[in-house]
Amino acid sequence: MRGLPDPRQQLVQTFGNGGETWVVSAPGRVNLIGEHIDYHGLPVLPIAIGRRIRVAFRARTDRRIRAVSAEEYGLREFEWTPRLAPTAAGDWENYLRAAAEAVGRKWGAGAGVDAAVVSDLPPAAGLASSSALMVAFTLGLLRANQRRASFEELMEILPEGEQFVGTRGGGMDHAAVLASREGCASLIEFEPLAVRPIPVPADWRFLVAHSLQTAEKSGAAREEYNARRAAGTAVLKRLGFISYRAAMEEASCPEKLPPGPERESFLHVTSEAWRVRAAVQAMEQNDAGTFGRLLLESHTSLRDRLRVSSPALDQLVETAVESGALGARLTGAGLGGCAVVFCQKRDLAAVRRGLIDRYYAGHPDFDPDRHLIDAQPGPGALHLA
Ligand code: NG1
Repeated sequence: MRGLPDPRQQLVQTFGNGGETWVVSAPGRVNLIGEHIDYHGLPVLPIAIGRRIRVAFRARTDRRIRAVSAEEYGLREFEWTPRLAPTAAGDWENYLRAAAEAVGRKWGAGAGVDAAVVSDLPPAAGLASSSALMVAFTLGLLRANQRRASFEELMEILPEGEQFVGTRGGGMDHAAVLASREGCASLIEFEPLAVRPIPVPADWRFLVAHSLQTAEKSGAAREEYNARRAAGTAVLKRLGFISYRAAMEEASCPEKLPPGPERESFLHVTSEAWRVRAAVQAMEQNDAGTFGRLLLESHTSLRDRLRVSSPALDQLVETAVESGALGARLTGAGLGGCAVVFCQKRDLAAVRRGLIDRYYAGHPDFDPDRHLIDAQPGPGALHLA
């Protein structure tokens, strides 16, 4: 991982010298298994990674929020009023507004900030860069207003708050970005909310491999994501269950359902939840073979049942396995973005090489620093210095 620059320098360069400055860091995350089920209240198993967003903050005496990021994003500013509306779709200011609106709804709008953002987390890649930005900005606004919030309070406002940009995720990203522990995967449960650290065996390695096709969350992929969520909820209702947990406790088989997308959606969600349970067990027992198999089964289900893969992601998964990986699957919402690749430490170099030679060859845009990332389990924002 290349070193991240100090955001304090950019803060001073952009806004001049000023009062007390502090830095908040929030890592990206990669979901190991449990895809498209967090929004149905079912447990998922992500890790926070070493790549992160760092934001330097300074409190202001008025309600202005000013923030600067890398050149392509630029400077944004707005007034922190009690009811904020989104700005142009796809603009990064929406994540700043989402954080301010989330904090404002619970505690009231407060003092504004000057902020500078630096990041080595590639955007739109299934690594939750948007959630990391929102988490970092929320923590910064709270600190500027001398407010302490518990993990539970943050989880009350953050997933809901991201709906501001059009996606109502299930809370996996915010929980992983906030509460992960170094060296552990996070088994995140939602009913009730809990994060259980599961130690990752020392010789297990994960790579995040970009398909080189981005899934812009603020664009068409958003509709697809929201449609998957709606279909999953509709089928549950049709079967008369109050939750997927209830459906699973009855070990229900959807015989009543006619073949079609609703049935497939139900089968994806319930089978993926079983795979998460089995994957936790495999991790606890250091059973790499079973863990890898479960990742591959998850990918097949996402491809065939939920239809959120892409030919590029399928090829990436196939190439990873041919190169010596024990398992691989699309990670995040899909329809582009990344795959997570799992292998033993001794095979890591060969898997990397294989992906570069067989998948990335002939792609002049390929940049190993952005597109083929070593993802070892790191701490979340609440546990980072
Ligand atoms: P990505 O695509 O990594 O942002 C999204 C959701 C998650 C989860 C996954 C699919 C947001 C912020 N995140 O992740 O909550 O539902 O898709 O498993 O919407």
